[in-house]
Amino acid sequence: MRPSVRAACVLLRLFCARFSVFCSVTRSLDGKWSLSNSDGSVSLPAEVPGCVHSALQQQGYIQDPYFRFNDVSYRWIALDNWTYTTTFSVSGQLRANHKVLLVFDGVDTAASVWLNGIIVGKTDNMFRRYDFPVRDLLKDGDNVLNVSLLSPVLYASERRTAHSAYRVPPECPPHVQQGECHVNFIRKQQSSFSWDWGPSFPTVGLWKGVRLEAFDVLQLVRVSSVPLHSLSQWTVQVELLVDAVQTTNAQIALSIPELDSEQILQTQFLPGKTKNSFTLNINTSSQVKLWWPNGHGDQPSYHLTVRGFQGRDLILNTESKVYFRSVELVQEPVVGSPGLSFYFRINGKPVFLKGSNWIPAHSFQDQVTPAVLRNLLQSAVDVGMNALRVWGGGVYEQDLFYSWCDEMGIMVWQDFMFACALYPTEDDFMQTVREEVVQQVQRLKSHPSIITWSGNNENEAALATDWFNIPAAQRAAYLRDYVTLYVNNIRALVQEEDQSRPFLVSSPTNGAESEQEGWVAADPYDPHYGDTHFYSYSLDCWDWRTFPRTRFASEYGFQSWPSFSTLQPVSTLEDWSYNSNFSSHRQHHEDGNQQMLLQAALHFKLPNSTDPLKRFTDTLYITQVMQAQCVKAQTEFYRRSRSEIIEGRGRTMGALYWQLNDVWQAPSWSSIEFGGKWKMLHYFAQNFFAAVLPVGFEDGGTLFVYAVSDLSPDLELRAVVSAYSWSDLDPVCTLKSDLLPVPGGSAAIVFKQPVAALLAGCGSCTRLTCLLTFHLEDSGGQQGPTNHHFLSSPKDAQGLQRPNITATVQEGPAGYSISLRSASVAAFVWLDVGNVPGRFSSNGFLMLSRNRTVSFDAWRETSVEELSRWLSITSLRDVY
Ligand code: BMA
Repeated sequence: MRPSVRAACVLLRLFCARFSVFCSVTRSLDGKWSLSNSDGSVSLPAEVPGCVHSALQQQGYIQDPYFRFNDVSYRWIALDNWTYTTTFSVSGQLRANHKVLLVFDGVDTAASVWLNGIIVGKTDNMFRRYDFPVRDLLKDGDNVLNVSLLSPVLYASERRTAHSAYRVPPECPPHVQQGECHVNFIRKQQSSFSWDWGPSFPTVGLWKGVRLEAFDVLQLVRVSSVPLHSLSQWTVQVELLVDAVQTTNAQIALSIPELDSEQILQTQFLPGKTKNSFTLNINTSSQVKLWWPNGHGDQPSYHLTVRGFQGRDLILNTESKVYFRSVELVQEPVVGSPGLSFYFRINGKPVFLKGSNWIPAHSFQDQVTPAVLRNLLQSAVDVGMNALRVWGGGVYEQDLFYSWCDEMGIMVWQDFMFACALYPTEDDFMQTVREEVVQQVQRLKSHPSIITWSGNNENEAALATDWFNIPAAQRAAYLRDYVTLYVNNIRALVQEEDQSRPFLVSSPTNGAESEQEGWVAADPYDPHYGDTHFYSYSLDCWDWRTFPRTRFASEYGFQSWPSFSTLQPVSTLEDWSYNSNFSSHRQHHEDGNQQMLLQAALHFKLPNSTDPLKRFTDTLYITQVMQAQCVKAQTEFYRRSRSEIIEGRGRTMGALYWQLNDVWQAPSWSSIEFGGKWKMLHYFAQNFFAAVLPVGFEDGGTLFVYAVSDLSPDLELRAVVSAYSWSDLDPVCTLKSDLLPVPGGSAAIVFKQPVAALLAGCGSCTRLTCLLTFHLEDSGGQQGPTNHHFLSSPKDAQGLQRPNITATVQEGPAGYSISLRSASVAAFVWLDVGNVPGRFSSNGFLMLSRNRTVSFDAWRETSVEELSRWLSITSLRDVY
């Protein structure tokens, strides 16, 4: 900091303390409020930020809402109206300011706000910040603030009734979801009325902070900084959203000292809330250190300071983190393929997106703690993910989420919050959406992690493939509404606010081709264009031919059940069977429980223990095995398709499986259970997202091994393929290919041999008695993980015996480790320590050695005794 600026800061502090001129005063109103329902029969203290469900639970009025069938038992909560009340006093100093605003960072959802008996405003959108001028309503002594919230369910229904001209489907969720209707009429987390992985808990509350902000001259509402790159020159677009009491002339000093860049500009802040834009040229552009996605480099940041002076007085002083990175979405003709490419170029480098889809981490957002967020994001990067899609049926996540994505190198595909529905476009709806979009883009655009905006989830597909049986004569009207909302409004606003990243109207979409076709393509799932979502539960997931050879897979997945230790706290003995009412109740996807078993039965023997509890836990296990293996197969297919065009299709540049996390303890597509425990799928992701990966598969009886590399340097790799008998821990034979070139960022064939020939040269192996393992190596040794290929379904394998794995838990300087000893080959070896939170270094593995040591990273204090007591080991042969 320059001495003159330091002196000015000291002066400002002294000045503020004595005269309160040019200084804004903030008074938080967070903390304990009181809460009551419409007829006053329930009244209790309630924490703000928070929601009614959380308050009722914290005060002991209700049990854990996630326990058993409580989502249905507690339906009444969201059918009632609720009022939050607080009483506060304010200093004379605060009231003496010219402007005093009552600020709500988030109100969920339809509310009227009363101060000292006078209404100060209304809210209708949980995704907006609201502020109301209240200076003249404040008084000496006690001030009473009430926020009266309408039942979101009744409010949504009223909005539906008011919209009588034509229907805006889907009206209600499928019966199996036990949800509420018409959520598309209100600006609220769409999945809070139920989803195919989540319960119906339509929340009510003040879900973000509340405060008073008082100032005399002006106040900075928000600062944003967006770097732009053009002709090798960086500039930083700095925007100040300022609320000024009167016209104020100021001198603005922008500076990034580390880059020797400073600029002084004259400006005038006009009365009211205005956006003021400035450009800082980076003189030393060639020295700028770039932000890279995880696996491609570091995430360095710079400090931008912004100061405003009126004469010699410092009237504004703020800072912002700046990360430099450029992003392009490349949609251009592809040689040998009809259609257009679809991939992201970060800092000029094509990057394959590896990751998953993010849903809300809890039904009650006030219970999403920093620890919960951190654990999930850390779990994502630790398995090699570089991207997450914040899905459009949830919430725009909290600031911390994006700051951590910035720091961890997680690219974010950010949807706007519209999903799986049509939406109204009448004036008041559009107006609140417009404000939501502007606020969210301004809040989020400084984050380098966000690499694209996307208007909605699956609404282009919903229209194109007619999910809602729209009569042909009315189709044009619905298309018009679609274009009005996502193109003429959301897209236009985003492009005005942010020129630094692409905007996609929907996901999935054909991108530029959808635009050509009037924004709703005939087939938004066309693999020649844009991104695709693909689900099939009945086709054999081990057969890669069933997967679309898409440009970009932004959703695909399979369900599984969470582990017993996750279910146990929300269930009782009578629930612990696959056919219990509880098991059906938690399954929100039609036929989901049946689909999992049918898919599993294609390749595995289903659990058949006569002990009901063992049979239940074994079934949970087998669904996880199935899911892990299915998503592995599909992800490996997408990764190996990055360089190829086959029959006009390919060049896949993204694999984001559905879904990363869970909102409650139930079967879903997630790889991480509610509470943070990794499913087998998440452990598998450690391998299938590895930077260098061998992928093996058969085509017409020939075994191919591809080397997939996300690394920049060109490599020379060979495949080492070994055959093992199911009945023996020593390899039967091993084959090596020649070293072959694998260019940086590519997938190349490094091994090819007919399986029959391979087996003929390998002792007494047959498809039923042997399996294959393979890895890559260069002249220095193994590169990437060891992978395997089953030559037949494990249910048909001959020679697989019960491995009788024994284990010893030890504690050493590096933490806990578990030494395993197996008598024979064991598949899908699963270690579980019940409800001791933590994670293993690997899990769900194929054990082809007598001994193996796995470490356990405990997330709370534990002991060798506790771990030994809870440790259970299950492998494929143990469940039948
Ligand atoms: C996609 C998602 C979600 C859904 C998932 C699984 O369509 O966008 O709406 O949860 O499939 O069905």
